[in-house]
Amino acid sequence: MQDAIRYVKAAGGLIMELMKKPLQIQEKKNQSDLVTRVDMHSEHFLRDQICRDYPDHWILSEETDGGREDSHMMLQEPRQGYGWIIDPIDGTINFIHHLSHFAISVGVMKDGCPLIGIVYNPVTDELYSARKHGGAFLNDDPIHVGQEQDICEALLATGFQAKDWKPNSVVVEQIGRMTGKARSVRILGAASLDLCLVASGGLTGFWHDGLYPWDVAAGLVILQEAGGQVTNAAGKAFELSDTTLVASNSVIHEALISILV
Ligand code: 2AM
Ligand code: CA
Ligand code: CA
Ligand code: CA
Repeated sequence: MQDAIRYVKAAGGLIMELMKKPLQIQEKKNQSDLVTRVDMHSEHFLRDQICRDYPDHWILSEETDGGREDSHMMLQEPRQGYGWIIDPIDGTINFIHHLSHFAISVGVMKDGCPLIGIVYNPVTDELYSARKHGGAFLNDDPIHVGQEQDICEALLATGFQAKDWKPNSVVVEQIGRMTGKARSVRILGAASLDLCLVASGGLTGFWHDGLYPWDVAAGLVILQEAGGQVTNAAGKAFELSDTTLVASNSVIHEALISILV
């Protein structure tokens, strides 16, 4: 846990330095699917640290493994032993626009189950962390999900996949269905931080389609340790190979799913 925190904080320092120079933005699949030289540097830095200190652990990371068509299926056969799941910058579009809402997300897995989660926003110096059965923290303070009892009191978030960026997408319809039922819906642009915000009570719930393991591996542990619930659209415990994720403070979970599906 302490090593993971050290690597993530150092990567955050690197990002803050590299941000001062041109970002060298490149398109991946389309104009909303972007990567910068800073994403690449952050990823290489994290991979190098882990390879040096833990040479027998496996690593899955967005900019190295994300090109594969089957990348969201990669964890369908759980990998044994210890492994690291890395998003070197979650919220790249925010990062490119100097909108201070992005994070480094690092999850540690053991025999197919998430064990440790670290999500760090280097601009605000907010570090969310959790270890299975050890509670969840924002910097040194314990965090807990919000107390909202009814969907009408819920502040929710969701997000677009890059490939989903078109007017009649499913998520636009879902937001429409939430109108008048939930208090409001936000699109903040960094899934790892959305999960941490549900964990610390700033959001009551979050749903998203088409996420990848590196978007959520760390946030899952943090949210579960903070008393939240994370499932797929059928209400079954979320697996990293699932395409739809529904997260909440637990209390509103059923109501949230019933409006979404
Ligand atoms: P990213 O910034 O690391 O790409 C936005 O709703 C969330 O979805 C972010 O966490 C973003 O992660 C992720 N996301 C959006 N489009 C994506 C894509 N094409 N591939 C991978 N992740 C994506
Ligand atoms: Ca990306
Ligand atoms: Ca991401
Ligand atoms: Ca990313």
